[in-house]
This record gives sequence, C-alpha cells and structure tokens, in this order.
Amino acid sequence: MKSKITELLNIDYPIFQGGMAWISDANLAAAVSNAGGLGIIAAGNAPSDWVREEIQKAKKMTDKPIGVNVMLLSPFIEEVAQVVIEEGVEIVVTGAGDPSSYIDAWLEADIKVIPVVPSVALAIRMERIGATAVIAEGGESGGHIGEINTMSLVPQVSDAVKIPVIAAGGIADGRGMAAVKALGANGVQIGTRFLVAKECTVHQNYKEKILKARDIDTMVTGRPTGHPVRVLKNKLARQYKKLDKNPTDLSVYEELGRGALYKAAKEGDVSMGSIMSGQIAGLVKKEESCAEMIQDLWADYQRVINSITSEF
Ligand code: TUI
Repeated sequence: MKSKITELLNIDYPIFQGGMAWISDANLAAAVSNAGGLGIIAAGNAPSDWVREEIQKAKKMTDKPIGVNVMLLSPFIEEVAQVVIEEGVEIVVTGAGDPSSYIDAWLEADIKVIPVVPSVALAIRMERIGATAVIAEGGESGGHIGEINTMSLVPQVSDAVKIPVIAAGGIADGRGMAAVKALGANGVQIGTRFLVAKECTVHQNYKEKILKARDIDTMVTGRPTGHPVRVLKNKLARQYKKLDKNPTDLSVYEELGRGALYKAAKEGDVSMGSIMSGQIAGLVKKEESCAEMIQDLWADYQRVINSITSEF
C-alpha cells in the first residue's frame, strides 16, 4: 500500500491514531505503529518528563515511526517543544493553536510537522511556513474543536494547499475513509475508535461509555471560553451547559474543568469527569486490538471504494 503520505512518513497505511490527552500513551501509539498506522503520543497538559518517558517507552516497543501530539495550550508547552527535539521524534502533530513560533526549531531538527487546522486560512499559513502536511479536523471530533465540519472543511482545505491533507472528525470505518478520499484527503486520523482498542489504557468505564454511546449522545460545551469541547453527555456536561447559558464568570469553567479529563480517563469517574468523544462513537461497537482495527479499516475501505459506481 503506497501513497503520498505513507511514502513521506514511512508507514504502511494512511491511518493516524488521534493524539488524545491522558489516553494516547506509549502503549497505544506503539501498538498502532506496529500495526502499520501512525501511532501518536499525546502530550496534552502533561509535564515534559511524562512526555519524555512515554517517547522512550514507545521507542522500546516499536522500530516504526511514532508521532507526538503537542497541545499548544499546555502550561508545559516550552519544555515539551524541546523534549520532542531531544528525544529524536520523527513527527510532531500540533493541536489547539498556531504552532508558528515552534515550527522553525522542529524543521531544523528534521522533524516533520503536521498541524491540525480548523480553517483554510490556517492551512495556507502552515503550508507557507513549511508544514509537511495538515490535518483538517472537523467539528464532529471529540475534545477541542473548530467551527467547521469535516464535510465542508476537507474539500476546501484540499483545494487550498498542495501538501497532503489528513481528514479527521467523524471517521471510524471504511465508509468514512472513502468519503474523505472523495473530498480530497490523502489519509485519515481516527481517535474515538482507538479509544476502545485493547491496547488503549483508558479506564474501562470510559470504554463502556463509548461502546454504549448513540449518535445523539455527545454535546459541545464551553463555547463562551473560546475553547469549545465535544464530550459525551453526563452530569458534568449538564453543569457546563447551564454555565454556557449564563456565563457570568469564566473562572468557574476552569474550576469545573480542572483535571476533569484525567478524572474520566484515569480514575473512571464518568459522572463528573470529562468524557471527550467524537460524534461517531455510535458506530464504535467492538473492543479490538489496534492491528484488528487497522486491518478492518483497510479491508472495509477497499470494499467500499470498489463497490462505488456513478449510480446513486
Ligand atoms: O486539540 C485538539 N483536541 C483537543 S486538545 C484537548 S486538551 C484541552 N482541553 C480543554 C480545552 C482545551 C484543550 C482536548 N482535545 N484537536 C485539534 C484542534 N486544533 N482542534 C481545534 C484546533 C485548533 C484551533 C485553533 C487549531 C488551531 C487553531 O488556531 C487558532 C489560531 O491561533 O489561529
């Protein structure tokens, strides 16, 4: 299986595993990379020592390339930006902001830089300053999202840049892969389905919530903060919703949100923890190994592509 993106990154399938804070650790990333996709460790809000250790662990578990997702709102951003250089990471994905102030140092260190972009304007800017590819992430995604959905974002970004475009948001099977291929994407990034991978160390309560989720079970909270987040509905999400209707004091968000993702992902508190999830959770029904998922995604994608005719 050869394509622009597999050649560029030295991977077997054009499938990235989404960098999910407190969830995408060395275990998950190495399993995905060993299965031929691109495994990605999420730095999230974690201290740089944690990031360094996970990179070192992953390197012991696989010889294949792995990426690190650098979350630009992290309080440890400066240290994390340095750690990826010191540890010889091959690929950096950025999220939740504009990575312009770090990209030169990463490119200088021969790191391939792949920013998540929620708009055409940012995609164009990223191409101009040397990004290797971009991830066009639609609002169906879990976690921090932009304004535009995958269906509208991917074709517009694909038309606007020459570098490869990876589509993210709302993709969990071969149909989604074929759909974004038609929209101009050169690969996909998948988060929600990998949440329930056997190698994913997220708390079992979190996995059960994803496996039981229906199409309408996610909601977006925190719009007044400027950082809207898609989560599964629960007690915490309902409290956020109330706050969104009457956002008197933004610091209340911080109080409510402090450690909420950690609480759900690590401690299994699915009532007052933040269960970040994409809208496609309703399609995710099986706990499988990463290798099974990637094999299934690729076979399903081939089947769908080969069954498409011009007839509607
Ligand atoms: O980053 C994500 N998803 C995330 S990060 C995260 S941790 C967090 N928790 C609460 C609040 C904020 C962060 C959980 N999920 N996805 C990639 C992504 N990037 N989505 C949206 C963006 C984005 C937004 C604005 C990228 C660039 C951007 O640029 C604005 C600018 O400065 O031009």
